[in-house]
Amino acid sequence: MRTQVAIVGAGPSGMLLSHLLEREGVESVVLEARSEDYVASRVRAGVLESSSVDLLRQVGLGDRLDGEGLHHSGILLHWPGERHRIDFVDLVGRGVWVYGQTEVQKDLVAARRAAGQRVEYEVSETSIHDVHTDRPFVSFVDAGGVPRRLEADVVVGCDGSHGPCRTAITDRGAWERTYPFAWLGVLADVAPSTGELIYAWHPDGFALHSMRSESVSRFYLQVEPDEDLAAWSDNRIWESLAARLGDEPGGWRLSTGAIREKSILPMRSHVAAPLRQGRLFLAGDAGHVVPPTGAKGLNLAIADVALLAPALSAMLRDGDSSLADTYSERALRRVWRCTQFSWWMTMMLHRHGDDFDAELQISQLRWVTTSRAGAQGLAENYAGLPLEL
Ligand code: FAS
Ligand code: PHB
Repeated sequence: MRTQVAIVGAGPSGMLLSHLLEREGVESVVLEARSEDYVASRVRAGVLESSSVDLLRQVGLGDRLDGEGLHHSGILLHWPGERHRIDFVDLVGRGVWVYGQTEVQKDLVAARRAAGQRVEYEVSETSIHDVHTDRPFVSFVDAGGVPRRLEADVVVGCDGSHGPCRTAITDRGAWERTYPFAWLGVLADVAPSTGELIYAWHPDGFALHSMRSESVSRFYLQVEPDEDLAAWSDNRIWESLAARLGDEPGGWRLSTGAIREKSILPMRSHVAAPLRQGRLFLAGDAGHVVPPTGAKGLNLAIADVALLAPALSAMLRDGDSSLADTYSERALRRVWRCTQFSWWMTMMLHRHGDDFDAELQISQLRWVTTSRAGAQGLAENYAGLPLEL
């Protein structure tokens, strides 16, 4: 097999990259370890920044988003006895969209299928070769058990945080922060009890009330990093969410319903640099992972490929490698900005340390919700920065 760009990974970064490359007249083949249904069914991100929505609309992927996405002009920050709104539109002139990653993936798969994009699902033994030459290739075993070789001009690792491409970059640095807590994620068939996301600080731990539609809610609870999911009955989940989100007689009430899915999400920050070595490039979670508190993971993946697609087309179509040569530096500028913001939101809202830490957090929450300057800082980062900083 031969193509111009071999893309490892058919998640949002890999599928969006193939879409953007084709618009620039560059051909690609996508290799994916899991089945199409498995990739499409993974419950992950829920919030799209303005710049992500603008891009998806510009490249013909905004129809369902415009029809089914929920525009939010702000979020709520809550701690015992207090609930304050951060009005993004008032503060920075733009909001965000609640539109699940599963929906983005569906739109990408439909668009790529309509374009006749070649995606090899359920491959195994993927390995990257000769990235220091101008004829790199990927060896793999296809779904039928046949060993294959995909030759390309360029290989892009869109293979997430556990794929083989990151480690194929031999001369690399890595920054890692593992947090002393995890998230218990819950998907429930119940109408959201709030019109906007509620981020809650509580002595028992952080909680987040998000949603997927008018009839499906998405929740997260801070738990121990080695939490046993079996210790969380539905009742215990609802009781903890109610306590942490401020459900009280005569006040705000949390509606409960059937829990469809629950899982434990580890919390860590990871940045790999550089995001390029020879003819191998990294995009999305293959290059960086952020704690989901700042709703940045999916948006960073979109921003990476928005920078990478024109760089690769200039290199492969026009013989101009200037954008490809600066891709890593330009992408990492935004990666570190989002990494810092995700760390900042995480450390402000999760219980960690001692009572001194708790007082610092409450003071920080008071400042962010009463000072316009403080609120603008949060709003600017959460609602999203330009695709290129
Ligand atoms: P992905 O991980 O989505 O896709 C990588 C693909 O590469 C996968 O399909 C994988 O099967 C494939 N792959 C891996 N190894 C391979 C190999 N050897 N050969 C071929 N294919 C291979 N972000 C948020 O903003 N909010 C959230 O709530 C949130 N929740 C998350 C929950 C979980 C459990 C995880 C893991 C992430 C979550 N994220 C969240 C972050 C998430 O949205 C990522 O940022 C996003 O999926 C990144 O997209 P990709 O870079 O395409 O990586
Ligand atoms: C989600 O809806 O899955 C979601 C929303 C905001 C976050 C993280 C996850 O910060």
